[in-house]
Amino acid sequence: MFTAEYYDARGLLSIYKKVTSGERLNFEDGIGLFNCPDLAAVGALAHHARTALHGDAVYYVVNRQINYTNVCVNNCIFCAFRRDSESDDGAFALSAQDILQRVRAAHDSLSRLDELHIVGGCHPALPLSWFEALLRAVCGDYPDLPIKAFTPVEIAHFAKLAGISTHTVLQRLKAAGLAMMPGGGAEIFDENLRTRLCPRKADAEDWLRISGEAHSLGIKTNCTMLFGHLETCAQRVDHLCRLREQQDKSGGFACFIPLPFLMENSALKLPEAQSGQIRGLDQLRTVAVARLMLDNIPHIKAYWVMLGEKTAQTALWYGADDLDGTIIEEHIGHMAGAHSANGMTLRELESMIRLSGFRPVRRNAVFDALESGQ
Ligand code: V47
Repeated sequence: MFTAEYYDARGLLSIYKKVTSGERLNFEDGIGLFNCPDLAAVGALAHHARTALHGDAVYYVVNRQINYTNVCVNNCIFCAFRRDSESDDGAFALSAQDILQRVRAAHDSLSRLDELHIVGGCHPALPLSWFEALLRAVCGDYPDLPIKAFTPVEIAHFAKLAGISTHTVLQRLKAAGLAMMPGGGAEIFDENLRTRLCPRKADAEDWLRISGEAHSLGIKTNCTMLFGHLETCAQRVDHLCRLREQQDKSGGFACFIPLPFLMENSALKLPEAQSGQIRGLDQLRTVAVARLMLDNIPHIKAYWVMLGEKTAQTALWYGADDLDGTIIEEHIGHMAGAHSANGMTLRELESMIRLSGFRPVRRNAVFDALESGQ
């Protein structure tokens, strides 16, 4: 960390004092951090905060992602993954058998999985009973494998199709074996922008309410923010403040994942000067501001799939403490032009962490630390 004089010279003295004394930052502080040209100064504050929480640990998970379908009734303009119907080019909808086969293959090749991450589009016809049967089948075969599945957006969709409350959907999925929920679909909460980006999707209030309902049932969840598209810094800070407020109420967010918008095959087109590799510094800054603003959310993930391996490693020095996992198969980022690998071995993840100067700690879906890497 730099000296108080250094921060004073950059207009960050009061933020420096708050960070070093553990005081909460406010909305204006978040804006100040985005506006400060000295990224290293902002990063050092975030590194101080992450070190206080996690020391030199960086978490990773031996996991398998499965997207059950990309058919989706929502029509989000940033999404390159979705298709209108099963007959469209590139559309897919896996059967329960397909999914079980993929889990079995991953379990056998990795010797043990610590997270199964299942998400998909909002399919117009798959009923809640199909998802309950799927969870029961996986749990029947692998009772110790924690299943992280279904974003608040999918939960809202299942409830609408079944004509029941989201709370009941969550209760039924929990009874069928749901252990944890991923944080997708939060996008950006600002109502005006959200209406432009994803008009049909569950709105900000619903997304937060459903996360809170999950927490009240003892289901931990993650949270995300899609950034680097049409949003302003004020809308990013507002998004972080709303997550922090929800966490004050319900307490079940385990991890925040900042997701940089990837533009390939997306209907949303940005000028070249606002997109691609040149956004790396903004990505690091967003990770750092998230660590500093989200004082009540334990983990910040540098999701290597969307950030790319190099930026993800660097982000570990800008407030992030988690890299996600082995993944094996990923569609959402790669259909939007992600250049990262499709999966990573446990050894590759561990050496990525070690070469960045940190200590790898293996975890499961709910962030229980398992044995540390050698
Ligand atoms: O909800 C969609 C985003 C999310 C694009 O909770 C895009 O542990 C960038 O949420 N460019 C899905 N992003 C991924 C996600 C996630 C991933 C890994 C771990 C966890 C977790 C959650 O990806 C979507 C949306 O916000 N997304 N399109 C795009 N073109």
